[in-house]
Amino acid sequence: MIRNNIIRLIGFSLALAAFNLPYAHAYQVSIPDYEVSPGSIVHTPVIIDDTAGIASIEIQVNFDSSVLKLSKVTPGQLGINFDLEHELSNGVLNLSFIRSENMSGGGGQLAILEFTANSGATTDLYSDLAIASFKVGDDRALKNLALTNAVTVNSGSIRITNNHNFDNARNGLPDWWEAQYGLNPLNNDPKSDPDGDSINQIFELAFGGNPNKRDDLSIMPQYKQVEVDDSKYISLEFRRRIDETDGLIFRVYESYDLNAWTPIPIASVTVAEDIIDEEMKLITVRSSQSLEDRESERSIFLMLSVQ
Ligand SMILES: [Ca+2]
Ligand SMILES: [Ca+2]
Repeated sequence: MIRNNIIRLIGFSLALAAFNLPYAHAYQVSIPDYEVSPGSIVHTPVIIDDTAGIASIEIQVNFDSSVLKLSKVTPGQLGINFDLEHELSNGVLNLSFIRSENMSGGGGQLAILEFTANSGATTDLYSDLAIASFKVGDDRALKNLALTNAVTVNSGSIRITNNHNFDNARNGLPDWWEAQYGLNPLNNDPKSDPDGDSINQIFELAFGGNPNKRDDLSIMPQYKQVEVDDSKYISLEFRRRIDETDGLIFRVYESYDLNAWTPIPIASVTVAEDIIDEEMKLITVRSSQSLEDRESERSIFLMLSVQ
C-alpha cells in the first residue's frame, strides 16, 4: 500500500513541474540574404520571431570586414522597446538589448545594420552575416532562457554583385527598377496596380510604363494584321527595352483553339523592330501560318507571356 502511494505522488509532482515550465517558447533570430551592387549601402534587419518573457538579448554577428563596412546600428521597430548597445571589432559585432521588464510577446525587427559594400569589387564578393551566438534572458538578466527553450538561428549573407538585375525580393522586379521609381525593393507585389491604370507592376516594367503614374493602355501589346509577301498574318505588337536587360523572359505562343498553346521562337516570327525612344523598341511578331493557310479552319490566336 505504502509503495503504491509513493509512486502516485511522484507521478503527480512530475506532471505539475512540466505544467509549470514558465516559457515554453521557441525563440528564433534571423538575418536575410541580400544582393547589392559595389559601393552601395544596404540595411539589414536582425529579426526575432517572438519576445515573450524576454528582457535581455545578446547576439553576436560575424562578417567579413574586407567585404563590408558597418556604418550604423539603429533599433528596429521592436528594438525600440529595449536599450540597445553594440560593440564592433574586426568583423565581430556584439548587440545587446536590455529592458527592465519582460516583454509580453511580439516579433519583428530588433535592429537595422547599415553596411557599405566594398566599392572596388569587380567580381562577386560574399560575406556571411553569421549569427555566432544568440542568448535570451528574462528580467533576472542572468537566467539563460535557452536552457528551457528552443533557440534557433538563421544566419544571413550579403553578396556584392555586378549582375545588373539582382532582385532581393525574388518578385521578378529587379531592384534597380524599384529604386528608380521609389518603390520598396523588398515589399512590392508584381501583380499589384497601385497607380490604378490596369497595368500591373510586371507589365509596367516590361512595357516601359511608370508604376506611379497612370499610363495609356496603348503601351500594352496590341493585336493587328500584317501582310508579308502578299500573305496576311495576325500579329502582335509589343514594347520591350532596347537593351533587353530587365531580367524578364518574353515568350510568344500560338493556338488554334485557345486551348493548346505552342511556343514559337520570337526571332522566327519577328517581322519588324522599331525604335520608339531612348529606352524602348516596338517588336512586331506574326502567326507562324498565314490566314489564307488557315482558311478551312477559323482562327489563329497569339499570346505573349512575360515572366
Ligand atoms: Ca499600374
Ligand atoms: Ca503606370
